[in-house]
Amino acid sequence: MVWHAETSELEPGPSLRAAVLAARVERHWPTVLHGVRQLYPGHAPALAGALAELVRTSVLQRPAPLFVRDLARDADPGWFQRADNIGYVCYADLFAGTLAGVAERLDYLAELGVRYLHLMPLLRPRDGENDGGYAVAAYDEVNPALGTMADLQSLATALHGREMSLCIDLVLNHTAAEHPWAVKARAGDPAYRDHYLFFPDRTVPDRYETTLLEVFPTFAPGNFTWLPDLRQWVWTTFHEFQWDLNWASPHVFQAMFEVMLQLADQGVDVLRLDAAPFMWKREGTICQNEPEVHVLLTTLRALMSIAAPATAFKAEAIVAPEQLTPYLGAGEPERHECDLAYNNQLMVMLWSSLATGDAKLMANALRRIGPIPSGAAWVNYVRCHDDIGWAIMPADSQSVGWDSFAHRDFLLQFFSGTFPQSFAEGAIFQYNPETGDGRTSGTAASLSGIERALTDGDEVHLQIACARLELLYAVVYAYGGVPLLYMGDELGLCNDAGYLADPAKADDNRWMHRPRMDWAVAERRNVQGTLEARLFAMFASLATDRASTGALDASGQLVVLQPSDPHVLAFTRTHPAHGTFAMLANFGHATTVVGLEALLGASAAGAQVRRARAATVADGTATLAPHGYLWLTQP
Ligand code: OTU
Repeated sequence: MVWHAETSELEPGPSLRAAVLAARVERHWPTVLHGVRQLYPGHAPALAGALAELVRTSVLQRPAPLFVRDLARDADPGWFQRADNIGYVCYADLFAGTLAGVAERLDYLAELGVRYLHLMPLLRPRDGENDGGYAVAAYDEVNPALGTMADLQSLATALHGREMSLCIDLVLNHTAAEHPWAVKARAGDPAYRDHYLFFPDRTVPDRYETTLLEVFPTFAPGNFTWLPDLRQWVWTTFHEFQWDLNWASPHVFQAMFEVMLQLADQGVDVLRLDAAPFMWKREGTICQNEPEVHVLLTTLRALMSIAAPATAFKAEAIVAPEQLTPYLGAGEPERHECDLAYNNQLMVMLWSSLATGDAKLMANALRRIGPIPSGAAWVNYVRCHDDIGWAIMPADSQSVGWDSFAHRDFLLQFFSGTFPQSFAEGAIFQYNPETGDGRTSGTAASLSGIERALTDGDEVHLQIACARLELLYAVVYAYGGVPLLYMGDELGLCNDAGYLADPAKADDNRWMHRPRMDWAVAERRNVQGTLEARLFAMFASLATDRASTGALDASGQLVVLQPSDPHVLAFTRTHPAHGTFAMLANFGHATTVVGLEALLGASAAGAQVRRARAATVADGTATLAPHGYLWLTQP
């Protein structure tokens, strides 16, 4: 390695690269071989040979700064777990027009303490309706409306220069019907036919349909689409223009790994693996979370750990907790699978508790989530670009004596604003009259009452609504994992009905909570007394407080406590080097008093208030007003 001391640039030479390759192969290749043999028994030698060549060239040719980044992260695999790793999620176009525009807004993100930027789908989608970019027509091109691959690379470099990392979506489960693989398969090219799942008649699809669920029952009923030109059915879990890939084909595996390598070489730090649970199909099941999905992900992870270890995997698996933790490698034996995964349960429970004022259901549900490997972490969030699916597990609702269907229905009515006394302004997404199930759309501000208060010009209610939003985010910024701030929440952006004017979006009300950033509104963060200034300052201080609280490193241990008052959520985070942290959050509508020793044990005596809203500690007792919370630290 040559070191240019004056620029501090490092130039890894070929012998260093070869030595690093050898060390990583020794460590990870057995996992690759095991996976390939299990998944593709008839093709293992050929596929393993091709993959070996890919990782070898990749290590030898990886851009020097990224090769150095790989070494640094190999030495510090917990880089994404640090307390100061705070995420921000946005659409490049809605936030800043283009990728180059995003690069110009990094100061804004820095004000919010952001260290991790997730840009929503940005690879070239099909024309017209494209499910918010989740129907990809080219994995090797950036959406021309946003820029080019070169722009993506410069953005990654700019982010790295500010110690920020870049996360982008990789849609693994399906491509657009217009993707070249699909076009060739449709034209009968034998090399591509096995990339997708075709059926000559309804016999097999009908057998699968007896156990499959429907993700989009209103705008894309069923899981198969008839292709009149081919006289065949094709598997389409989501929209009819999103064709499921056939991961049972070794060619799909290899092609998608090549896509991963190419994105990693642009400087992408985290790949959000969209719809991961659906990657393997098996008759008689719901075709989600099949064991092969975990073998696929573990094998891809091992390959990336050789070729581009600086790149982390984030699982997008919105499934029940028992099915979810294996994506983070939990189980016997523990595996290195995905590094990060969405904590959907926490998100659902936060909204449920806000509506009911009860925290017991949330505590029971969170306590039931099994442990995850210490090297992995949740990403915690209040809102994302998708709807909220009311995943209330029967075991959890029974634990508090509630009926799970009735509670889900209550949440649906409450957040659509139809339930009497509701403060929320949301909408129902994908109501299925056959099952009675529905999901909820709406921005965090609209769902927590800010929109209603603004419409009514009700300052008192506005204060309460802001306190609700703060409570949810204060939990997310303190809970075990990496917190994500969804664009616009820092300014209280409300639902945006603009999507209705666009025929490619109008039937999908998830667009109501994907507003465009209004930079004139954002400017008001600097005008004292405005809603924007109040919220923005709150988010900035949450970030500062979190970043300086070492015990919030995601590798620490999380314990959800059982306070005597069921309206209070309480948990501790213990880190061997940074001490203990505790949070108490009052979801109830009355002031409550909690004895700290009974809750936290003898160590409560030395507890310091790190952050508080509408809460105080005196003589070993915490007093929390409605929506009040405390962050406590103990050395
Ligand atoms: C994801 O969501 C994306 O987040 C959505 O925006 C896309 O529409 C979809 O994939 C298709 O690409 O069902 O309702 O367990 O829940 O993949 C959203 C994972 C979804 C699924 C999830 C999916």
